[in-house]
Amino acid sequence: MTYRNQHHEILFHRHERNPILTAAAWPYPANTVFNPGAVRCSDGSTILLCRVEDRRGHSHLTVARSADGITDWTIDPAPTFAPDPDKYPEEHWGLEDPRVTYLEALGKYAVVYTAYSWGGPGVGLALTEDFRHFERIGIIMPPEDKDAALLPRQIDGRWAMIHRPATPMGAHIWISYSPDLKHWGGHKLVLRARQGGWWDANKIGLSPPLIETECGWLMIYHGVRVTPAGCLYRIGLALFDLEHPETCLRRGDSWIFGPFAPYEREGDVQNVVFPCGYTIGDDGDTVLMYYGAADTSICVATGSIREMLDWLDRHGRIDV
Ligand code: BMA
Repeated sequence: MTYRNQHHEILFHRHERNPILTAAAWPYPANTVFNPGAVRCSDGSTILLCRVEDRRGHSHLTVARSADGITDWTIDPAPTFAPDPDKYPEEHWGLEDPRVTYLEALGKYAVVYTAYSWGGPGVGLALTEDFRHFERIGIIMPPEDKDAALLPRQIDGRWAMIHRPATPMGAHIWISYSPDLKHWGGHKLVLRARQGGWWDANKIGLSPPLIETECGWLMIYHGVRVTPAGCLYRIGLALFDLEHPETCLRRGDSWIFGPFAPYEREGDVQNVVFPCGYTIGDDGDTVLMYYGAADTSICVATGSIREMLDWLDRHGRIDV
């Protein structure tokens, strides 16, 4: 496409093999696969916890493993973490959009997902050590709330979670704290959706879990622009204080990544890029950002933490 001005910095580079996973690769019937959480294992291999939508329209989560994080995926032969609405009615219409954080203090991964209940989407939490067995903590934020992820360590002795409740005033990003991962409080609004013509007006949400850097917690978030032709899901950056993560230090004005490639523009839901996970390379800087494209396939783009921080330094401003 040559008609589009490209005089902006490119912070994320699409992999030439995109999409790296589609429903065609699935070992059992699936409509679409998208919005995966991601983990880098100690042996350097990658686990993606993929959202799989079946032909009822309900989603579950399935593990795909790869040595290089790009090719040769081994996909679990059946749903890995499936809704169980008889026991857990809050999972009535499925499990969606997992974000995974390793909690070193517990030696466990926290999987925070959208539980689609009869009352709307809420935030669910499960713990796992091996991505085979999952211990459900249950719903930790009632509907309507989603786009949630835990911070990897406690802040002042409390676990912290970023999430996105929706209210008649819009859908903004909040932080909440917990002594035990079960009881949550200390709720604070941390990032507001802008208004009017902004790319991130009225509705924003956390994308993958925060990235801990020496300058602060780096947030990759999505903004939703409503147009007569449908929504545009794009990605922007913000930075939060390391010890006071409710304090936003900088926020970029422009989006940094948006639907452009044909596989992001066409699909079940057109014009969507929706990252839920990343892995960080051995250099401690290279980010492989895994995202759902058009609610249809799984893609990856490469970026650099240093470049994102540098961009925020130059283009970000203190959020008001
Ligand atoms: C959001 C979430 C995502 C989805 C996106 C675009 O609200 O539900 O799962 O990818 O919409 O449809």
